Amino acid sequence: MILSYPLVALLVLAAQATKPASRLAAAEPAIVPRPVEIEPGAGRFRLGEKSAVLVQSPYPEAKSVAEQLAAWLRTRTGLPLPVREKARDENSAGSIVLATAGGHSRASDHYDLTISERGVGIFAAHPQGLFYAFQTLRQLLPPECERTAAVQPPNELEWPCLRISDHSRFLWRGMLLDCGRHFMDKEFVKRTIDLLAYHKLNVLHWHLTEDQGWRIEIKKFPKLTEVGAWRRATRDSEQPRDAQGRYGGFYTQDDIREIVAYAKSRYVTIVPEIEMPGHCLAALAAYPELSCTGGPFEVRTEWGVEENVYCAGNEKTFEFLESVLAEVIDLFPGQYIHIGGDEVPKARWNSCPKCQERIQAEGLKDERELQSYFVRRIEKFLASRNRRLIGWDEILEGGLAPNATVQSWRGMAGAVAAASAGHDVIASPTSHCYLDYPQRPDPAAPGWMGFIDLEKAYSFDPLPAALPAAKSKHIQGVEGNIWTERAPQPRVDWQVFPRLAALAEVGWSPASMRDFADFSRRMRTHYRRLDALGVEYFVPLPQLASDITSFQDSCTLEFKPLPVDGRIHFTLDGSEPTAASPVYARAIRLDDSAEMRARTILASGRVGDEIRHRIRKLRPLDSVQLAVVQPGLAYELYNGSWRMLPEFDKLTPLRTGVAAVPEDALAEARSVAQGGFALRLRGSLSAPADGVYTITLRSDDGARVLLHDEEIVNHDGLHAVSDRRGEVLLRAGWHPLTIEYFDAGGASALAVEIEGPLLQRQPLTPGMLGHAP
Ligand code: TNX
Repeated sequence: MILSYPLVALLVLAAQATKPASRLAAAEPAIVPRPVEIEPGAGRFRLGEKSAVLVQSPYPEAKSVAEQLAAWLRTRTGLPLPVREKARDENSAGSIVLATAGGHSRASDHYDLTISERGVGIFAAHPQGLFYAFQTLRQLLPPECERTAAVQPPNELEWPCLRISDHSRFLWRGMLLDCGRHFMDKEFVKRTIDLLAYHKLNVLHWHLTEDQGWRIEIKKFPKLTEVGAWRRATRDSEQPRDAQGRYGGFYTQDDIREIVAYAKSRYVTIVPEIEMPGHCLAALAAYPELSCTGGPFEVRTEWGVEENVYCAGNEKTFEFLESVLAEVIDLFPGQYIHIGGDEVPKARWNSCPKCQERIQAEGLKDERELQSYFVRRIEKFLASRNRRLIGWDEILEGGLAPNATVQSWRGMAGAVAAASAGHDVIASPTSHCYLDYPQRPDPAAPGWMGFIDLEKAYSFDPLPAALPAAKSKHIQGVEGNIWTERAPQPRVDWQVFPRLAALAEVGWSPASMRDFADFSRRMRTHYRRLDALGVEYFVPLPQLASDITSFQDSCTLEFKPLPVDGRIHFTLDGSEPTAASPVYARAIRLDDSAEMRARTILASGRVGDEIRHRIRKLRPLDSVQLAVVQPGLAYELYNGSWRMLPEFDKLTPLRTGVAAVPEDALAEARSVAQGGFALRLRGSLSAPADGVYTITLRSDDGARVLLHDEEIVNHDGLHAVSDRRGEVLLRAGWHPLTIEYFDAGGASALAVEIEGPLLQRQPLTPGMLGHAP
């Protein structure tokens, strides 16, 4: 049945013509995520004493959204703003009207918002759309309105007249919150839900069980939380602790019901994750009989992958998990239950008689198929309760359960494979969606973590190019994951924001409207909203306008404009930049070598991380006389594990040799060393003529190049393959050369190129290198 909505229809119909969004870019309000269509109007609308929030909808939730909107506005304006059902033919001038029509064929998150001088009209197919219009209305007001304290004065707010028509690109727009590694309190989880909803995200993937903690009360198995929710505190930050020095916590079933209801009213579905068959040591500490060895175990205190997993040969395991899942299903009304399935070492199953018996009895090929058997069995159980299973991309190994949804994290290959086979997919590759990864190169981060800055996160497209168009419907959406090994609750904001705003736009806005420059423009305003909301986002770093690292006579250093309201404080004398250090205002002239140290300090007083940039005044380096020169460089190879380049002089080499070029030494090291290793190459470099030479160093983990003991290029602790350049002024002849390198496992790369007088850019050749025998 199509109902008639006089005011809304008037407002909406009047604005059918649409203009291309790009032409409006300059005037476009700073809404994040960017709406599909915005048409600016003339004039403004102001609420008054007589304004009401009128509802016209068969959905009871429409009234709840209206109440939320009215309550929000009341605290900001002090106006009465009663919420009422709109009478037929009622004159709604001066009010806000929320209306839905059941016959409307739009998506449930679609909304049409029209602001005219006569009032605000919101029209949607479903209350979810009304809720999103409410979020957009918030962002059309000054950012300071996001402060919860009443805005007084003025006690009147104004909106610009415009029309917005908006809906999501993907159905699933989520964030994983890992409460397994660190328990997070109930209020924090609710605040997270608010922040998701504010960004029009609609899934909280709640990671509730881990090796390091079991966080959900299960009535049938009380030891899960009596034992499994607490671990021996081993880090200073693990506070508070109980009398036995334990750290942790859990959610009671009442807590969970409260949080689920809270999420529901904000159109956020909670997808609980109960990890199996791995990442379950906390459960095994409580019930060791569910393991292959029988234990005993303690709740894991280290990070990383745990070998002890649920025994797949023991019927008790399945009885246990089905009982746990039955309680989980009762608590979480959403259709999906996440069962993890990632990182399951097979060592225990290999040597477990029960698991081997299961492999025999079920005619399985190996332990990978045993994992697949495990997941299929659980899927059947969930299906019998009308729930759908979702798991990490490892559940593809050994054959995928028939109706499973796959969450792809190890790149997008799993996404392509699963979608091609007709399975639904959630995209959250480590390359763009891992909110636990640093936002800048960070030597303190584990070597396998790349860094993901805002632009990188923003550049993500959940639809892989390799996927045939006909299969793209299987890509349900995108999720940002905040794993918390390095992010206890107080650090979560810093890791999550602003990148979550970028991922929200990835999930919501049409691909054709994505534009990082425009996003950055809107973010300048959005950062102020986040400030007002008390979100302690990662403070944007100062960025130099050029990557100049050396000069001959003098040079100038310039910073790009900050993307946020704040100041750059800097020093050039080696001291730490503080609020008392000079504020950057104009290009800085350098006449001598210096180290630029700088940081952003926000208008709010929040302090950003420091950046350092060394810049050298080139002085000609005299060549040295060598009595006897043999081709190649002498190298020493060391075994060990480092995060940064080691102090080579304090180490004993595993072996020494001569390499024609650095790449040869790396190849040799790779074939000999077990795990991490370090290399030092020493000898001389021949410069064919006087002049400035540019050395380019491509590396991973860490490396540097020195000439005459002076560091020319530093690529230490970057943990991602990239190039670094440095210049040096050389006289013709031989120059003592040192190349240092270390590898922390994973990718390894070491390539040195040179460019200068008489030399086109090229890799170091054997002819340029020599060493004393
Ligand atoms: C891998 S992503 C994991 C998590 C870790 C994360 C750290 C996934 C399915 N497993 O257990 O917390 O890396 O980045």
